[in-house]
Amino acid sequence: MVQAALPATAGSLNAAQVAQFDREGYLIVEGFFDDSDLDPVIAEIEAEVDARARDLVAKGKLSKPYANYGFKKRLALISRETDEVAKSIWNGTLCGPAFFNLIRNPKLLDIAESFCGPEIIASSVYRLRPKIPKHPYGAVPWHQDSGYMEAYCDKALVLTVWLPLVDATQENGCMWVIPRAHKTGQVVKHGSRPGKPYLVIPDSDLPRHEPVCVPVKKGGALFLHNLTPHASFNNDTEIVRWSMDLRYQSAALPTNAKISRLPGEDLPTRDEAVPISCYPPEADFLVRSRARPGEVVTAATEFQRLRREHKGKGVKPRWGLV
Ligand SMILES: O=C(O)CCC(=O)C(=O)O
Repeated sequence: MVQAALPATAGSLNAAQVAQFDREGYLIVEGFFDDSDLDPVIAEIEAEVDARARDLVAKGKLSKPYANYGFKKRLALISRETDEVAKSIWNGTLCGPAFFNLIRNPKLLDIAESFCGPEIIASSVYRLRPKIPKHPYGAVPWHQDSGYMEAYCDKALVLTVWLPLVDATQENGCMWVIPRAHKTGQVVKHGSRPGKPYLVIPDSDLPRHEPVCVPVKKGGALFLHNLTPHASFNNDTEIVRWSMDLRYQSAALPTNAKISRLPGEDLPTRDEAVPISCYPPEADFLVRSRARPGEVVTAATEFQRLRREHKGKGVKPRWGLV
């Protein structure tokens, strides 16, 4: 499984942008999303935070709902009393219609198609990240996304789209990347630490290139190669650095999406009746296809059902503790 050469242009990306992604392993595109792309997602998050805050108040775990503090500050203030709300939405549990629509945003899919081909799997791994000021979950240590995935996907492009829902700055903990490191084609050894939620590349194994800080304004997008080491550090402001990260891959790779297979695609090998995929614990789905359009998931309710009912197994442990 070897990554195909990148196209000259990709969706709305011009040749220079594709060349930058290819050479550096990352690309920032400011103004990629309109408010109409992001506002429904923010509204869905706000409704969720509101419901959870009111529930905690009713249970006596929170003094007040902090209802009038707005998207940027509300969860920061709630989290001074309890991090229950933040922790519970840190992973892929929110999957409302607006999230689903963002994942299948046609502008994103045009770029994913150019990079990953016309048969596109929306990878199960999408994350909403409320980076709370001074919260220990906030800093994400150096890693390659492939460090979290099954080794059989190491050589393929799994495109990450990282998008802030507020302006992401160095002060509030924007992303950092190590450029050009993806060119080695290697996944560096990652470790994990007891009690810590993230994998980490030990300093001694970090590629030598100088890290680059990549602030991105709301509406912008950061495209990342799965072999590009990246990290984000503390949020030293008073606001929440809200962001999402989405991933796309070719349907020719192993996937747990229940799709028919085209000639030349990987068979959905089964291990204990669980289809393998680049990231088995969560449910992939077919998000764009010309060859099997009837298998594309087009309803948010189906997306929710898939995520709810997916019986995943963990990624095979490939790294020892450091
Ligand atoms: O949003 C962050 O701070 C970290 C994101 C990240 O590590 C990722 O998208 O893989």
